[in-house]
Amino acid sequence: VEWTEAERRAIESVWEKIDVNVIGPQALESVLIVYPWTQRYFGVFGNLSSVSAITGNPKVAAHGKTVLKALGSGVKNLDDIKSTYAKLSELHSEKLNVDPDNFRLLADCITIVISTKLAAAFSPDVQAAWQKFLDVVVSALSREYH
Ligand code: HNI
Repeated sequence: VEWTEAERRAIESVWEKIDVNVIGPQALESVLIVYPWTQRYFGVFGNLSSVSAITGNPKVAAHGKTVLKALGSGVKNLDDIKSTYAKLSELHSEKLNVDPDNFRLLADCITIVISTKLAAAFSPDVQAAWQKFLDVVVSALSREYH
């Protein structure tokens, strides 16, 4: 994958503006609410039976932070995204058995939450670079599925 200087700056600018401890929980809550079949992977997280149960569940919040922190590794390794996510791809495929279609759903929820947070700063150019970044991450996460 090739990045222009403008794309690199746009992706970094998004990352600088967000707090992973806020955006992570909101994005994971969103995917669990809007696409309820994603709940099936989180049986060990306890009660996910309603919107308020999901938004009040501390395990969801903690895991949302973990996921967004992992996204930060991609931001810092734009030229090496495939190998950055190789181990995580293997884990989601072989141990967690997560259907890789769900990566796209979570990526879209991350974008929605970020666009709400950034408002006008999420310009069309910034959005395009950000979504390209997430596409590359989703593709890297899907690579170890055989
Ligand atoms: Ni995901 C665990 C990163 C999408 C279900 N996931 C992790 C961990 C990281 C992570 C990091 C912790 C790994 C470890 O313990 O070594 N997950 C990511 C990233 C994305 C993603 C970067 C996409 C952007 N995961 C998803 C999706 C689902 C998912 C879409 C299901 C719908 N992940 C899980 C589950 C676990 C998990 C389940 C184990 C959770 C636990 O604590 O038991």
